[in-house]
Amino acid sequence: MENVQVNKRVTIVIPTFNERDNIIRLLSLLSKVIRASIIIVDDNSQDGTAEAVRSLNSSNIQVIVRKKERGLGSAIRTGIQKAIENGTDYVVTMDADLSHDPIYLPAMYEKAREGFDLVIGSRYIKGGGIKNWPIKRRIISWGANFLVRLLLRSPLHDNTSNYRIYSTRAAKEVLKCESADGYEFQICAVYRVLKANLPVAEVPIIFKDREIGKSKLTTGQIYKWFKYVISLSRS
Ligand SMILES: Nc1nc2c(ncn2[C@@H]2O[C@H](COP(=O)(O)OP(=O)(O)OP(=O)(O)O)[C@@H](O)[C@H]2O)c(=O)[nH]1
Ligand SMILES: [Mg+2]
Repeated sequence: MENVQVNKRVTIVIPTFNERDNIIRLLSLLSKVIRASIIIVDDNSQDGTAEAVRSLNSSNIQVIVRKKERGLGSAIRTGIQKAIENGTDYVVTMDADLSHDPIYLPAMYEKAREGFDLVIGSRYIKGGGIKNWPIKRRIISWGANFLVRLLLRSPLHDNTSNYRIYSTRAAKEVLKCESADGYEFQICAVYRVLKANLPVAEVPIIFKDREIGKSKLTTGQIYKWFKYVISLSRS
């Protein structure tokens, strides 16, 4: 595929926790699709994730290792903060586990350039979908989106996807999600962007289940997520 020519500064933030094999493959795929700066926020993975990325010696890849903190949301905030400090125009967030295929980035970037401050790679609009997810995960994800649409009145169909592009002003809004340290960060970010009346859009993606490595989504996190959405709907 053609390397999309971006005339704006794009930074891709990827949170990692024990994703050594996945991240190396993802970085190789990304380099074929888009020219961007990349920030990996690794929570001191014991499988050598950070070392493997550093050994690539790529000038456009920055690795931040957090020794004391843990959490998907706080890792993304750390990456977004750094991207803004570096003077980026757009921030992409995506998972390291190859569930988010880089081939969708050009279409998502085009949407962002049209003026949408938050563009979501969406499984739940026409053309989108999920490959190889067990029924239990499908039900959790569907239920989560049903709740967010109902309780927070979100017009988005996929509120839980971490495959996103934020404009700088949307990125600054989501940094206000200071206490959303886990998976609830995605919901807080949607809530903040909608509250700021920034335009949002969805682009269809086919999400693939991870083939390598373990899921970090625990039952405790699902429970914390649920409590968070209820409290947000009452605020
Ligand atoms: N830095 C950091 N990254 C995390 C943490 N938890 C998850 N991640 C990363 O966030 C992304 C999403 O996590 P996953 O475990 O894939 O969550 P999921 O996609 O809901 O679950 P799967 O079904 O396993 O794919 C991956 O890139 C993880 O490595 C964390 O505590 N810290
Ligand atoms: Mg995953």
